[in-house]
Amino acid sequence: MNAIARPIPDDVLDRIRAILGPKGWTSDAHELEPHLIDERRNYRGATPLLARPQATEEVAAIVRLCAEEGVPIVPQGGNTSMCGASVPFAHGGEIVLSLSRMNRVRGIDALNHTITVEAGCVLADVQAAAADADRLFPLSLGGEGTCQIGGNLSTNAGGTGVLSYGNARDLVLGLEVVLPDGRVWDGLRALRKDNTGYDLKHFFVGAEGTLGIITAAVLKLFPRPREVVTALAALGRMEAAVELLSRMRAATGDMVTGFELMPRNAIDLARHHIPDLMVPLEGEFGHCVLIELSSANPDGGLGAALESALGQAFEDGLVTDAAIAASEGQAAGLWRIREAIPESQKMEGGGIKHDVSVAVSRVPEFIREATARAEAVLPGIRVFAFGHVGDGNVHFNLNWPEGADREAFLARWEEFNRVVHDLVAEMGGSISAEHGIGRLKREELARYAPEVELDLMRRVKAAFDPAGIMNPGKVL
Ligand code: FAD
Ligand code: 2HG
Ligand code: ZN
Repeated sequence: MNAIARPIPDDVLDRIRAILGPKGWTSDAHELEPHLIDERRNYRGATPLLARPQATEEVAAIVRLCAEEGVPIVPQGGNTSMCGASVPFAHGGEIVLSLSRMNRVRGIDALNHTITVEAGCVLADVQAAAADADRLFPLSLGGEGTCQIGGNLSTNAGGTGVLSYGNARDLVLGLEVVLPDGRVWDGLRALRKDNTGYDLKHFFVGAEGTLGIITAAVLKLFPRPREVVTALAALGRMEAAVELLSRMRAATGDMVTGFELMPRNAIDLARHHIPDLMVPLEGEFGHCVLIELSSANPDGGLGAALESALGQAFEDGLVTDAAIAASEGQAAGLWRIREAIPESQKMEGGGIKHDVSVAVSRVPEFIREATARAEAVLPGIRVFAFGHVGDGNVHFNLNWPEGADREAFLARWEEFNRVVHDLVAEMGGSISAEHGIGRLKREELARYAPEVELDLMRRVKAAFDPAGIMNPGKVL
């Protein structure tokens, strides 16, 4: 079903250029470069043309032409994909379509708690626009200064606020999409209730650009938190994390907006690469958690609830030390530790990553068992297992043993996929909790998804994109 990889005829490229005008495209090798290599440097592709449309009608005109001529298109947002979904293949027979110039906020309805934005809006800019209207857009993740809302929706991004606000899917009310035949679907509804048949927008959320190009979205906003309390707590043992989370939820009336697990070895690696990183915990610990509580009530009593719950946890041996941020600056410092963990792993050279989820209650069991199995296969392997424990989502990242050869280790990726993903399957979990499938996990999806699911996915793809021109070779 994928379009056949073949060179794009010059006259077709010229017609695309004519639609876009001189500022709307580039074929310059230097300008193309950042659009051809993925965030993790696993995939390098090629393209004769990067399209930069500035309006939905331009996107539609290009897609119509590409549909007629059978030219495949790779939609691209901030190109922060963790699974190679956003870059073209090396054959050079695809155009890349960047949404970057479509970055207008079309409107905010503060009383409806909605914002309507174009797909190329950078996530941090959407957050800022919401804050200017005294509202919160709660999607938050490490790449927020670069990734775009169209990319966030197309990957159904998660991040650190999911346990309270949900994934990107939960934050969208309406979409405008250019379909693979060039028609525009105007589904930009700002409604919280709408049961008029199938809910089409959810096909495009998490589709990784394989079903159409999102050009605009209506997003949900929330009251801005007036009280935010942030703390770092060292755990007596890793198992304490889920018990502590449960207690925090109960003690605060479910006001936990962040709960991130960080192992000692990942913090040590972060300190190694970022020496000025401050970690305000004393004594030895194997794991710590970053806790964030938020309330729209300025005097929600969260500080007192946190102190009391931590005090009890300390007495019960769940927690051995804790630091509560006394200012916004200190809170940012605690989040900096969390951000430094993936950052430092990239600085170290990048290993074999797994982005998995299991039931929240089984996260410690998963980490212990997966670690034991990985160590049995390769003694000395460095396991960095961290992440959104409040969502049951573990980033189970593996690095080569100290002194061993990185390339030789990376050649064993497939072998470690079996170790980790077989366990995930045994535990009824997911092999891709938040980063998506893209190219990296396409064969993994085919291996682990039930045949009925794969069949339905293929039929959906065929129904939306019969010519197979939308980001072919990704996901399926
Ligand atoms: P891209 O990488 O450009 O594209 C991603 C996919 O969406 C591709 O398949 C692309 O074809 C498609 N696409 C992009 N725009 C559109 C559009 N308008 N219409 C149709 N398809 C489109 N992810 C998480 O979920 N949680 C995290 O905590 C998290 N943390 C991260 C931290 C860092 C430091 C980095 C670099 C990345 C992180 N990510 C995380 C991964 C990534 O940021 C997200 O997947 C993000 O949502 C991708 O957005 P993007 O604009 O960069 O999309
Ligand atoms: C995070 O939670 C991101 O920080 C990146 O999803 C995870 O680098 C990773 O493995
Ligand atoms: Zn994550």
